[in-house]
Amino acid sequence: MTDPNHSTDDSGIDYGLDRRRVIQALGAGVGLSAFSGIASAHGDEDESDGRIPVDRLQDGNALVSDHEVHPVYGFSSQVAKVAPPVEPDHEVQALISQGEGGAGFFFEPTGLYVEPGDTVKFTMATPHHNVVAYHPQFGYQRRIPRLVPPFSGPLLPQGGYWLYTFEKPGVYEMNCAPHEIFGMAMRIVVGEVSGPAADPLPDLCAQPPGGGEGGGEGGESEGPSLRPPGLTAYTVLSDPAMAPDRIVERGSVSWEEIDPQNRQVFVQVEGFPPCGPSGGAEG
Ligand SMILES: [Cu+2]
Repeated sequence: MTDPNHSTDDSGIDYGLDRRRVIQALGAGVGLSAFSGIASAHGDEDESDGRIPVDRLQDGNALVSDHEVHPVYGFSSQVAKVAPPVEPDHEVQALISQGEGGAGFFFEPTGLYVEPGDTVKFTMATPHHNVVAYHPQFGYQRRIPRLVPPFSGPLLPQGGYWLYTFEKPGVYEMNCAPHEIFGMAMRIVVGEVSGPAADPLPDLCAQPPGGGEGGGEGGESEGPSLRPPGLTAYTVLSDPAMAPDRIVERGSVSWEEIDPQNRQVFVQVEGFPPCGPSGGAEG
């Protein structure tokens, strides 16, 4: 049996840059533990556009993660009025919609082309979202370029935002952890269609359902127990509208371009709340 805790050999990660940045940050007296930058709005707003420069945050109620876009943790702000440490090149909205089939959770655009070195701003237009890379150390099959570390952002409140700078060329797939299985996943092509996510997702119908055993065609070190994007995230990322070449061609792909069949929510909650005669849990 494969132990999932030991199946994700990723020794190729380049942590050198991270260490340097950690040292820089510590030297500047900025703790890397999340949300160390407690800042004040106290009328200390930027003279030009009403935004507070991140380097002027000192105390108060505006929470940010750091004063730079970190290569693993990005940059988080819990409020929109904090000016980002670098001007983003692109914006993606984290959205919730109410449709016929219940709530829809999605990134808009869902497919995006950027140049290497571009910074993307993920705006939390609705509450309770984050951004997580499909990386083996998170238990996923790798769907980002090799040597890119397992990057992610924290859960953010409505009005917050998260920045990430995409340095290495290739195809990146990411999800919002709370809403992945409802389809909240996206694909960003950085410069060129290359890397593990340039290939289609595995054909789930060609493998025994729920089995991981024997399915590791994509390389031993990634581990056959690692899972592909879950449920609606799988069908969204497999939709023809989201093909990496098409994203390059169009520049961006809207959630609306994805076949409604592939945006449907597969999760059906039954038996909750457990109020019936046979429904109560023991205890
Ligand atoms: Cu979400």
